[in-house]
Amino acid sequence: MALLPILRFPDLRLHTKAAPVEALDASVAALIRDMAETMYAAEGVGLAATQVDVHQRIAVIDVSEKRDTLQVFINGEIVGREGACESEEGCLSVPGVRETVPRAERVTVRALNEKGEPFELEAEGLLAVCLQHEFDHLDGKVFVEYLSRLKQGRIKTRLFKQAQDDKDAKD
Ligand code: GNR
Ligand code: NI
Repeated sequence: MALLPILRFPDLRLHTKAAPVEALDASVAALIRDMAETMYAAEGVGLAATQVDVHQRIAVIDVSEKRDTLQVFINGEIVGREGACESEEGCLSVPGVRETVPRAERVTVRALNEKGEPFELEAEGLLAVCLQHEFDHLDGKVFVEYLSRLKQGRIKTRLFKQAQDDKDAKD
């Protein structure tokens, strides 16, 4: 088991589009375990492989109160969207930022589970929002891209400075 480093916006690698998983081998199983461990350690409700610099279509989510219900989505896609809502979101790749973005209220998702079995899921509430947020990551999209250019610029500047300060503190 290992904690994986999480890429931070505006790291350009966050804009990589993930490729489908071809074979569910031992390395994919190990990656899923490490992603889950990383998500729980960071107290996130979801994590996409893109965020740990692995560009395969894998996301892990746990929206349960007790943090004991891991959901794994391999090669997941949204096949239906209904309604619209305003969703206040944060992201482990954009620390310290919470902003409201537009989302569908309900989604239908098709994916494979960790055993490679296909399933379909209808979601609403936090799970629906989280699925849209994670699948955006896998398409190379970070939630701040829904904001105005002005807001994105301010966030970029702030996180860029933060990264410089973190680097200076290490030297
Ligand atoms: O931990 C997270 N919380 C969250 C809150 C509202 C909407 C989406 C999310 S996902 C985020 C973890 C993360 O960055 N996943 O990519
Ligand atoms: Ni995120």
